[in-house]
Amino acid sequence: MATTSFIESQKIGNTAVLAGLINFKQDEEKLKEYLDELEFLATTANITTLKRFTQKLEKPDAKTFLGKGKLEEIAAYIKENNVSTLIFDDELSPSQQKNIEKIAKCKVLDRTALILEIFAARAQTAHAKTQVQLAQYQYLLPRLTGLWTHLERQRGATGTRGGSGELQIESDRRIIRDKIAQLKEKLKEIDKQMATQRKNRGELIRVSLVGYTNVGKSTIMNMLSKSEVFAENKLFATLDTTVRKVVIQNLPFLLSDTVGFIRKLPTQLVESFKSTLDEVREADILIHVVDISHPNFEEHIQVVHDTLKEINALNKPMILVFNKIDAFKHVPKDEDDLTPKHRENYTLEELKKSWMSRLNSPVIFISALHKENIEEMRQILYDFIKNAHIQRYPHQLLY
Ligand SMILES: Nc1nc2c(ncn2[C@@H]2O[C@H](COP(=O)(O)OP(=O)(O)OP(=O)(O)O)[C@@H](O)[C@H]2O)c(=O)[nH]1
Ligand SMILES: [Mg+2]
Repeated sequence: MATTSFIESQKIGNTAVLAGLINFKQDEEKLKEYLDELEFLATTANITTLKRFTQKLEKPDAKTFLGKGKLEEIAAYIKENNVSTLIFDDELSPSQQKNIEKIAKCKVLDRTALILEIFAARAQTAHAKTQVQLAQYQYLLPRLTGLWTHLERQRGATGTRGGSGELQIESDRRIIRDKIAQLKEKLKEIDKQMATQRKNRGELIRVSLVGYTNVGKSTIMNMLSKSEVFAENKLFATLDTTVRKVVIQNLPFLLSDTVGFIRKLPTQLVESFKSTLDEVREADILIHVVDISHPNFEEHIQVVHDTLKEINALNKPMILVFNKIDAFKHVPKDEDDLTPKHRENYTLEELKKSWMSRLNSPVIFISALHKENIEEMRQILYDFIKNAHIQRYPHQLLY
């Protein structure tokens, strides 16, 4: 079996049902938000979601993740509606995936596989493609047995299993291990070239836009640098790092825009995107962009914080930019309503005050789309860069 067929066999059809668990870690409302995001991921992969199934379970079933009865209910729906894919919000173990496929009789994906699929479809440059391939093969390696059984069933083979099948898996594993080693070598080469490129850029302060996916990083990059980086209302529009020279009031600096983060970003991806994220790791200043119109923006801030920590990029001056204020909806609360206030019950002014007092760094509220408060953002950026410049290159005259 050629290695490409593994990747090809991962291709997904175009209708899906989603599944997730309700327990002490995530209540019904939280799960709804997570499944909203999963549906957005599916849409980004051109998959239409037909229905969601949820189950209350303290912890996932070791063998089948959901309970047997629930899975049979899902299987019946899948059969009746000719659904091609069943997508889980959580990561499934290789054996869970295999057991679920047996019952659901369709392709089963977990969140990780779906994200990998999107990255694979979106990768444009050789660099991004190599990184995604590495992550895909690493994801695939422990899952070969399950996949083989799946393919075998598709072929309609029955009596051919046995020694030859097991041998086949062993040789497939070897092929994949070799492929992983080759891709790592290739990435090392690319890393070296990129490090040299970075060194040759001269004495300029480096600023990186970071944030959850789809918050408006590329839109801000385009606005500040007057360039045309691909931006659209889909998750992971950007996979590579773009660096532009920008000048604010005679002060030149380098601005980079890179891949967005997401809840439970697969570890394989974080690892293999190490060199794409080097730009963030080596930046002097971070601009953390947040979509304040998103119901989950506070959790997004936490995810970005955790991911930055994971890649060793947290200890830097950071400017927090709350974007999309035009889309923020304030819902005033009745005076006699004594339930705790929700995010949407606060006005933008109140939210701004509360974040300013919580953090030690500047907080700016903007709309990149409607160009609101952009001058304020440029001024704060200018002050930060000037400070960093004086500290880093004290011998250089700025004016
Ligand atoms: N309403 C509103 N939409 C915005 C604003 N800024 C950006 N957008 C939209 O948000 C969507 C995502 O913007 P991008 O700039 O691609 O976001 P990103 O953070 O680069 O996303 P990824 O590269 O996918 O991680 C696009 O449809 C933008 O037009 C804003 O201030 N208000
Ligand atoms: Mg982008």
